[in-house]
Amino acid sequence: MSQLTANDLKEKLKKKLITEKGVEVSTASNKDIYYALASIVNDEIMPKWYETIKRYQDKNLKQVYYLSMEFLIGRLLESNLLNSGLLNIAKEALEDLGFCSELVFAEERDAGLGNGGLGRLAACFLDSLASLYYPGHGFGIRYRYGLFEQRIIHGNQVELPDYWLKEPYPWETRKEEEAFVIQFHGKVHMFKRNDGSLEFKYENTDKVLAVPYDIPVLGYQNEVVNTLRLWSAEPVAYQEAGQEENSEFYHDLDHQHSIEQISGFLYPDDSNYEGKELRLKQQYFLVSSSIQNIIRSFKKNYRLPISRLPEKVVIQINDTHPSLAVPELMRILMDEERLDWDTAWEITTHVLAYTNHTTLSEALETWPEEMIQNLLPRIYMIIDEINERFCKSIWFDHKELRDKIPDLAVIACGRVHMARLAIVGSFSVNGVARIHTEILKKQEMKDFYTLFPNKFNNKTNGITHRRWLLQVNPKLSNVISEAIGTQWIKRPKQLISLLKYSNDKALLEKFDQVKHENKKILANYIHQQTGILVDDQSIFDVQIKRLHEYKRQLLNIFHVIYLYNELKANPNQDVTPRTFIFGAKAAPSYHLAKEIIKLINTVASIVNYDKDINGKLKVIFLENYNVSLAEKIIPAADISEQISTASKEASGTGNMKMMMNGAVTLGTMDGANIEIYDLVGENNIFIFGLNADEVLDYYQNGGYNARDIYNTDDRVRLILDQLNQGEFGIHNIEFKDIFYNILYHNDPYFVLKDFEPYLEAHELAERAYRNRTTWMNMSVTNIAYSGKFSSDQTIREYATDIWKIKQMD
Ligand code: 26V
Repeated sequence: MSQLTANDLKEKLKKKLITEKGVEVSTASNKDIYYALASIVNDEIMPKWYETIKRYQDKNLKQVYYLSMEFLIGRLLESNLLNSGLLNIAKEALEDLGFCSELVFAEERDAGLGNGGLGRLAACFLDSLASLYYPGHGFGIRYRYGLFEQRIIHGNQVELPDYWLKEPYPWETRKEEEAFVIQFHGKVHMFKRNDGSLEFKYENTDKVLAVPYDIPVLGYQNEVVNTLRLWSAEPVAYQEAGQEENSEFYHDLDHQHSIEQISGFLYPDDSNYEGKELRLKQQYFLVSSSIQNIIRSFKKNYRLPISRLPEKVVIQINDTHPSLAVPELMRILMDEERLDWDTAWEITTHVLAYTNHTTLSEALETWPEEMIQNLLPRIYMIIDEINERFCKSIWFDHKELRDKIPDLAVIACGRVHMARLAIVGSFSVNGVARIHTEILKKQEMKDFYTLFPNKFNNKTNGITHRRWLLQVNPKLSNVISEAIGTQWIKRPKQLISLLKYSNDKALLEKFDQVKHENKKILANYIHQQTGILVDDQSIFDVQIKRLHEYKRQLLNIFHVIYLYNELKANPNQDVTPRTFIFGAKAAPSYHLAKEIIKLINTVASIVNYDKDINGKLKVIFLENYNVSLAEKIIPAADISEQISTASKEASGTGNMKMMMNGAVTLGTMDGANIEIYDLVGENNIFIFGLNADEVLDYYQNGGYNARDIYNTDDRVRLILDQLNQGEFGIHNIEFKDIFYNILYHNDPYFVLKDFEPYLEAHELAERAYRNRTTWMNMSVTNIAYSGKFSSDQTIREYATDIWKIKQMD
């Protein structure tokens, strides 16, 4: 940990400002201070980074590599200060110099290199790996454009490009000398060598250079610095491309542009697969550069025969996006390391492990056979052979599954099934919450489970409590530490000691005060962003996540409309004022999701300005939901809305973040909500609605009719008719699509079915909230149990059960 004092830091800052920016403190901008501070932190990091790499080498430790198309790391200055033990003195130093630390931190652009939960999970995992002394690194893509920036204009989502690299990014180091060449297209020629082995030569390939940019990943006050390596696509030097310097090819700007496009932007769809060739290129680009890198490091560091790769290397593939790792590793082992098929297969299937993050059928990746054949001819040959051998093994060794071969085959009906490829080529397949893993085993991947029962395992997600409690909620952290000491910071499960105090009125009051202060801060932010004043004594009811039908923001806004209708009918109703807060981005091509955003904003524009209801209800849609906005909202949440249609949300992680900050969950028995329920018990959570078995039963056997509810429930009919008749829209037809989706597509996500139970859950919550002691007791109980969801716990489980890696001592 750093020994610097606030005064040292001030002196360093002054020096940096002069030497790097040529300005004095008195004239420095927040941006100048941001860069100067980042540079000081980097000075601290660099020697530790070097030392960590050396120590891993000296100790010959097995390494884990996390391959992911997304790393949603957010901002790094504050978390790097925290992890290097400098945060408090930095805040002090900035204040002394007349700067507001928050404004300085806000100068950093979010690295929004992810869509949502999957990408943020990868970032939390890196934090835990480093903090627990594990040799673990991330490989990803350095997209020039991250997830789009969202603006709300007249209630509609408008997408702007996120050119986050416009200004220098102080945390990255370009390592040009460690680049690799990636080959696309071309022809493959097969030759027999003298010893009978096969040699593959490529002709006329398109070559792309993968240049790494390294970002340090700091452990929490432990001297460890791991690496997140992001690849950037560039044209190869003309000599390597086999071209003349002045050939047209090399000077063709279109060609250069098409190469740079490979790391050009992050695909903004989550859970909706679209078979775009550029996306496939991105996937192979990530996989090929990372695996080449892993093999080169293995050879250089361990000096062991390649057959011993599984002793020193394990690769986790984050969803199917990097599942070309299976044929790519086979290719390198056979074509470059000259191993035979069986030996290469043995190694591959002992190195790769696969995590599944969704059972939504529309998210399952399959690629047209010809697309892979054309773009990656050698990879296609290998996939074809994997498929042949796998199908044969079922035919001969699992006669009972012969009929199922079309559902199991890696290549079927002209498409390559990436999840099947990942399962067949990995030694471990895990789901991300207990119920999700059970659904994989019993339904989605049932036959694979029969074939490979030992591969399947569960690893419930987690979140880093360092960022999501210590960093974002310092006030709460202090109150916790005053009560139970600071050990929880290193051992988050010790938060459980808070239970001793869950009836201690004086302490509960302190927690209440902190929540209230956080709510005031958020209320200010809301005012500044939207011009709307919200009551900081009202219940802050929060739903923040990507917009998707299955996450049911629609159910939430229907409830708001219901409350509004009730208040209009009876303005003197004695209710606790409520503020409903939303944050959500919709995939740009997801029409219905965008309609729902429009609906929320339209309802907000009516409710927030209606004098009849006396400010008892406010609806806030905060635009551009991202990691930094989450950090502002989560500490202020009272109620955490986790209301997905049961069986659909694999885990959820926002549920864990809000629980850790003292919000009480109002949700369905889905994903990790179930595990939250198991811990806190029925009195400390509001559960409602259909469970997963009931939902799956309806899907399989029918029996649900949304129109029955429309016909019999006046409250529901009123809301739907208001939508249909244009009461919430300037144009009459505005929300007809939502209306039709519910009544003519039979409400595929059971919004109407769960409406009444949802109302009841809210009534219970409102009643509980009125009694401050009851509520704060619930809140503290939730915090106490939340240590279970620290990603440290999750990472320990991955490390011992799957990766078999050891902590550095
Ligand atoms: C899927 C696709 C489909 C192809 C186009 C691009 C793209 C990008 C991302 C995804 C990932 C969808 C899966 C996903 O994000 N799952 C979420 O993973 C979280 C972490 O495990 C989990 O908490 C959420 O419940 C789950 O929805």
